[in-house]
Amino acid sequence: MKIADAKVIVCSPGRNFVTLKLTTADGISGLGDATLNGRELAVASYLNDHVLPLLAGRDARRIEDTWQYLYKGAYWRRGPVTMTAIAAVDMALWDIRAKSLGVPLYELLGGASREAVLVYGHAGGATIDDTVAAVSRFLQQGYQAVRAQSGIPGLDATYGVGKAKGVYEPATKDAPQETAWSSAMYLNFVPELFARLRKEFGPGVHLLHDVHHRLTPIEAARLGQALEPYHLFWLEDPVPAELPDGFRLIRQHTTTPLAVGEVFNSIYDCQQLLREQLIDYLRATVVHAGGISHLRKIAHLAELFHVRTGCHGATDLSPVSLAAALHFDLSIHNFGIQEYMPHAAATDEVFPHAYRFREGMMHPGDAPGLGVEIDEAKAAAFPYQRAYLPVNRLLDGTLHSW
Ligand code: EZ4
Ligand code: CO
Repeated sequence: MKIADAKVIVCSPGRNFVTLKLTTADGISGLGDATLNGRELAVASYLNDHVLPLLAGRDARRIEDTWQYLYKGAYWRRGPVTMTAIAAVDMALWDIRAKSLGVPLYELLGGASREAVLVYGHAGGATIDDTVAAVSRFLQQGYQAVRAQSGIPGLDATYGVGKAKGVYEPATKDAPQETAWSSAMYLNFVPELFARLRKEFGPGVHLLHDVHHRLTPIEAARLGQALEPYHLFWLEDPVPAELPDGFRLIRQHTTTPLAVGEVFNSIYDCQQLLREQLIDYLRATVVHAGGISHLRKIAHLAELFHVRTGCHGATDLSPVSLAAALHFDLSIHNFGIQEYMPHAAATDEVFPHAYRFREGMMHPGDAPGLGVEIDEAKAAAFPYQRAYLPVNRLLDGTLHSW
């Protein structure tokens, strides 16, 4: 089972994706997602220029050894570019191994721990009324958990609220969009949104909210406390998470559950938050946190500390990542919830897949491996387009976290 061919496919069917395809000498191919939103070509270069030359002739079955070889062997450790590249190789090797045995990947990861995986959708509206309508559309589609974001009176554009109906894609072509922010306006407004949502939809629906790294710890503590009567499933990324100690302060003040970690890339980003039980859900993903091999270690560590998973799953994570996440979610014991934003129709055409959605739950399907393929001819029809995530400024022009 030697690796005979490796290539990086960059395409843009609705948005940019970087995909690694490895093929063994006996003709089994596997896919890995290597998409790092807004910095795609850096990972493509890391793979093409530095990783692929090392893979030819390696035994595709030696997944852990290859992971360690790419991680320790580079000398320079961690970071989103490196870890995304390693993740892509890792995913592709798990895909190959499961295909070679003729089983869906979750069977190699210990088998199914549940029948299907609870997912949450993204509802966003310009006003509270629009957000109520958006949540209600998700409930009609069978979702049991919905993230709610709303436009804030007095601010032009807000995270999580699309300009038109359809898929929300924050990255913009050629240059970053500039958005404006006021934590004071936001903090005064959000409790009103959730008071209304609970009144409309009752206690049965899981409601989530993403702060997107914009508050200070004491502001986040105030928000968590104000939202306690509305029983959120979680409050996501309340503060930038480079400083785990900040969560101690939030934790002292509120019982609102906290979720963090979509930008984390290794177990070292997570360990203090886990050890001190400062969070409830960990959002690290297969693609940005070193692949299935590394994410399993993170999840096992989290299990010790009563922390469950809630993997990032926005549309900038390709169908290959979504499939890998679903196999992971189905198999681990301390699964919490999976984020799910359906991809654009063009994306689904380029990446035919076996996973399915039904009544708010997803299943990776029972095709051998990850259960995702790439149609390379179709991918070639969608060339890469440079795109950037927005930047965010306070009303006086100070640069703030987006
Ligand atoms: O902004 O995936 O919870 N989901 C998120 C996403 C992120 C994008 C960044 O690439 O915060 O919408
Ligand atoms: Co988020």
